[in-house]
Amino acid sequence: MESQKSIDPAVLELLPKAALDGVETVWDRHEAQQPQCGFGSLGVCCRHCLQGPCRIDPFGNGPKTGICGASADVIVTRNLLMHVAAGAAAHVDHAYEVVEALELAAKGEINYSIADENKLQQVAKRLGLEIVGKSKEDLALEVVEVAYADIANHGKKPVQWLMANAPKERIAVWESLGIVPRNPDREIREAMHQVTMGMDADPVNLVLATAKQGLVDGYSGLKLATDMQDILFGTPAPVVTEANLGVLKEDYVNLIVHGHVPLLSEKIVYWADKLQDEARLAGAQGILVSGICCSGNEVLMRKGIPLVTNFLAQEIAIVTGAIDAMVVDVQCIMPSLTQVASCYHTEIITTMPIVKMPGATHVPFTLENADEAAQEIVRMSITAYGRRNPHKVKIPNYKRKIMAGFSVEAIIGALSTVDPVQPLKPLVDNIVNGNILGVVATVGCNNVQVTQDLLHVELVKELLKNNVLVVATGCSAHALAKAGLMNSEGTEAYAGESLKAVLTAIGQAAGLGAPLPPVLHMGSCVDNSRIGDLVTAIAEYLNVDSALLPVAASAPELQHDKALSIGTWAVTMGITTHLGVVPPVLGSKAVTKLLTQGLSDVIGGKFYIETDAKKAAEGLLEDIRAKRKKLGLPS
Ligand code: BF8
Ligand code: SF4
Repeated sequence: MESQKSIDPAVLELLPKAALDGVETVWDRHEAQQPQCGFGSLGVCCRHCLQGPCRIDPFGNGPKTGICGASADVIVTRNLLMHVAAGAAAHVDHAYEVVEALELAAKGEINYSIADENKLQQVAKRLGLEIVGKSKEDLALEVVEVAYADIANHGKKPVQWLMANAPKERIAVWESLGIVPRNPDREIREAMHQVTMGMDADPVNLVLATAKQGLVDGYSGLKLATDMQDILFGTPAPVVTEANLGVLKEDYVNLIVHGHVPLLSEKIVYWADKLQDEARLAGAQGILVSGICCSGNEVLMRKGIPLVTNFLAQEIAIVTGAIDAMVVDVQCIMPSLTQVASCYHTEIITTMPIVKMPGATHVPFTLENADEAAQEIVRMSITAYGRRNPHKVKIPNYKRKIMAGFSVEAIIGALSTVDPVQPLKPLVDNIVNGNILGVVATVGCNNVQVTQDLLHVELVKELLKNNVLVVATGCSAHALAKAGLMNSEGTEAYAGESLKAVLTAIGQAAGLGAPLPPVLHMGSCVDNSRIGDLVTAIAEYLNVDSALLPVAASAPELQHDKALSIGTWAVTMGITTHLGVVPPVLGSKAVTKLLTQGLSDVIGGKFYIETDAKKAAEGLLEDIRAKRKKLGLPS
C-alpha cells in the first residue's frame, strides 16, 4: 500500500509515476529484501574474523557463543561500538575538511573568505585565545592550530574542543568514567582495534567505549564542523522559504545539491546565480538551486535556498523528470541514483574522491579548483536542461512555507528583543513557570522500515499539543517543514495554549508580526551541536547539570551510523534519547537493559526505544515531567 510508504503527499503522487516509468525505488528494494535476517536485526551476528560468520541463538537451544567464545552481550556491544565509531569518523572527517578550508582561506591560498569575524572571535574566546589586536586571518590560524593540535595529540591531554565547549558538570562525570577523548583520530583507531577478534570481551567496557565515541562525535565532529562552517560561511539568521517537491520550477534549470559539506554547495549557489544569463540563453527562465538532505539544510540556513525533500525521497525527486542535475558530495547518497537517473535526462554528478558511482559524471572538486568545478557543474545542468523531455515532467503541487535559520545566535537575537540584558531569561522563565513544559530535539533520518515522516510528524504534533517546544535538524527538520510545522500557521494549529502565547509574544517583540514557528529549524546533522550549545547555555544560566533539565531528544526514524553516534552523544549529555526504530541490540537482554535503564545511573542519560509515535510522546512527556519534579518545577 502506497500510504504505508510515506505520508508526504508529493511522494504519494509520484510513486505510481515511478512504477510507470520503470523506476525501482528504495521501497521496492526493501520489499525484495523481506524477510530480513533476524540474527542481524537483533545484533547477534558476528563477522569480526574469518572463522565466522557466527550467530547466537537468542531464544532456542542453539549456540550461546560464537566460535571464539564471544557471547551475545559481547557481539551486540562490539557491533554497536563499530556503528558509533563509524558515525563519529564520518563527522570528524567532515569537520577536518572544513578546518583545512579555513586554514587555506586564512592564508589566502584558496578563494574562500572568513564571512563571520564575530563567530570567529566567540570560538577563539571559548578556546582561551587572546583576540585583541589580531587580524581575522591571524586569529583564524590560531583557531585552526588548536583543531590540528587535537588530531596531533599523542599524549593524554583531553580534546581541547571538548574541554572548551562542554558543560563543566558533564566533563566531571566523563572524567570519572574515564571516557574523555584525547585525540579524535586516535580514539576512532582505538575503537577499530578494540572490536577486532580476541580483544575486549567486557560488554560494560564496550558500552563505555561507545560513549567515548559519542563525545568524539559531539565535539571533534559536530561542534568543530559547525564552528568552522559558521566562520567561513556565516552564522545562520532567520530566513523564509519553502519546502517539498513543489518548489521545483518547470521552466527553470533545476539543479539539486545533495550531501553534507557546504564547501561545494555554497559555491554552486554562488555560481548558479552568476550564470543565470546562460540559462536564459538556453531557453530557461533561470537556474533554481534547491537542496536534499543536509546539503539542503546548510544552504537553506545560510542562503534561504528551498528544501526539496529528505533522505527517503531522493530518488522520487528525480522521478519528477524536472531535475536537470543532482550534484553530490558525501554521505547519505543512495547508490541507486544513477539507475533512477538513467530513466530520465538527469545528470548525476559526483565530486569527491571517496564517493564515486558508475554511471555518474565525476567532476573532481578540490578547495583549490572550487570555482572552476562549480561553474562546470552549473553549466552541465544547463546543458542537461536542453535534453529534458517535457512529457516526462510532473511536479507535484505541494510545498509549505517555512521559517528557518535558528542558530543559537538567532534564537538569542529574537529573545533579546524581549530582554536585551539577559536574553535567555524569557525562555528559561517560561520553562520554569511551565508555559513551556520542556524542550525536545527531533533529529536524524528517514528509514524505509517505517512510513516516511510519520513518526517525526505524529510525535511532534503530540509534543506541541502538550506545550513542549521542539527544535529540529537533519531529515527530521525536512519532515516537519514539509508538514507545515515550521511557520506561524503551524503555531496556531498545533501549539498548546501556553506555548502559543510564548511564541506569539516573542514573535511580536522580534517584529515578525506573527508567532515564531512551533518547531525551530536549527540546521543540518552536524548542527546538532547548536542544540548542544543551547542546552549548555541554559544549564550554565541556571547553574545546573544539563542532565537535570527538562530536555529530551528523539531520532524517530534513524537509519545511519551518524544518527547512532549523535544519539550516543546526547545520552552522554545526560539526555533521554528516544529511538523510533529498534537498533540491533535486542539480542542481548543485559545490554538492552544497560542502554535503556542502567546508563542513566552512570551518565544521567539513556536510550528510550518506542516505535509508536503516541506512546513515544507519552514516554518523553513523562520523562520531562519527572525532571521538572526533581527540580521542584510545576508540571
Ligand atoms: O546527516 S538525517 S538520512 S541526511 S544521516 Fe542522512 Fe540521516 Fe538525513 Fe544528514 Ni543526518
Ligand atoms: Fe565468530 Fe568470534 Fe570470529 Fe566473531 S570474532 S566471527 S564470534 S569466531
